[in-house]
Amino acid sequence: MPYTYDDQNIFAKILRGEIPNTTVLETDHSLAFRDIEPQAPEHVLVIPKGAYVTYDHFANTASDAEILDFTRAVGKVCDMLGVAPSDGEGYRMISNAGENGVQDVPHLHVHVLGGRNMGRMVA
Ligand code: D5M
Repeated sequence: MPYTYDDQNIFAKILRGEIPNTTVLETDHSLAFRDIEPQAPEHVLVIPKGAYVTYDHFANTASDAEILDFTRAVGKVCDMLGVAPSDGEGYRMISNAGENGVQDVPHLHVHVLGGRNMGRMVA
């Protein structure tokens, strides 16, 4: 079934500047901002600016430029937060997709969480 993108989702509104956000990084094709309900001392969401619902949707249909930009943006955010294991204490990166993934906002987002031990993943 093809993806249908709902342009009224909250991250689409953030991208259009209709609601505020705490921006950490903006690039040509990506935006990173602080999660409004942080689950860790550092909790940043990285999203592509394009209309993609999930990671697989993005990875299978986005341009090489978008994918490169997004991948680098996630890496840059890890550096900026100081959570990369090379100079910090590590992080968890997750992206929830669809019903079983319990995705609330239907615009691709990667959660970058750090600043505490995240515990063993249970599911
Ligand atoms: O999680 C969606 C995540 O998006 C959840 O951690 C809260 C966050 N959220 C929701 N609204 C906002 C706004 N306005 N700013 C910042 N963060 C927000 P998931 O279950 O992965 O879809």
